[in-house]
Amino acid sequence: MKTLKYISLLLITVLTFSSCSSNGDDETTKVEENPMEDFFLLKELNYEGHSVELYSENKTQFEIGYTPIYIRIKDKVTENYVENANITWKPMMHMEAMQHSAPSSKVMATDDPSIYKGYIVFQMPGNTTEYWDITFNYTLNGEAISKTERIDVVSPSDGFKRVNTFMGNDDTRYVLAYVDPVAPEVTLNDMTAVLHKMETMMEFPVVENYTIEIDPRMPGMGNHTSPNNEDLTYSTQTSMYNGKLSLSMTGYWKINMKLLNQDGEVLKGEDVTEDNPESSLYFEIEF
Ligand SMILES: [Cu+2]
Repeated sequence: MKTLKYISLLLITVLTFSSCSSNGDDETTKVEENPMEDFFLLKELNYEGHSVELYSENKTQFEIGYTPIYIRIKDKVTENYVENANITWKPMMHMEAMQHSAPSSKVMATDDPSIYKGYIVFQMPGNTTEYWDITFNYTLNGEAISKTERIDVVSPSDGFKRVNTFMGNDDTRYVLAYVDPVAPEVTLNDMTAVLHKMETMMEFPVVENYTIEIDPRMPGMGNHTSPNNEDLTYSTQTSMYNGKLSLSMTGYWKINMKLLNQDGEVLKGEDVTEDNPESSLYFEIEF
């Protein structure tokens, strides 16, 4: 019985193939450019009639810290990628004692209207008993859809600090995450960071018009610094903080920071001095 089924399946396959090749002369091979070719598929969520694809530009898994995510929704019936999907999302960490969300941006279409992009700042990794999920809301063929999917969030393999979650002197909890440079060089690098505050367990709005002072140091080389660094200031265009990070040589750097509010009051971080080699607020890089 089983063999018969198998043979008939094989026969169908052969027939399909031969019928394809018979009119092969009329068809030109369609080489479709895949705009996500150089990206990593982090996760593919399969549903009836459609799928949701989550991509990263340079990571193979979800890591703590600033995480840009590219999204495509495939209509399995038409084989098309969906435009105007009005995507919103909500990350959630399910901890043993409580649940909390994370800083996240809006999800916007990129230059390609079928490719959407946003970011999430995961503050902590999941473990065996605590995990993250993301709820996606979108519209497909006029229908409102909501799906929640569990994801694995891990610590980066290099163990470096690229996200700081801390209480400021104003009794507000902040999340400060490293964005750029992704590939640091021995030069004056454009540096970017994102700053959110934890208004509630679920709401993490962007903090505007603060200042992030930076003091990069090489602890392995007498804690020397570098010239011409520029503190990070807020950009209303990108809702991020931009400055200049001077790296005078390759190796391990600790980017010491101080967070100042609009009145110039220090909310977190200390000056690096002879007696104090590092700030309590910092990022780490090595290149
Ligand atoms: Cu948590």
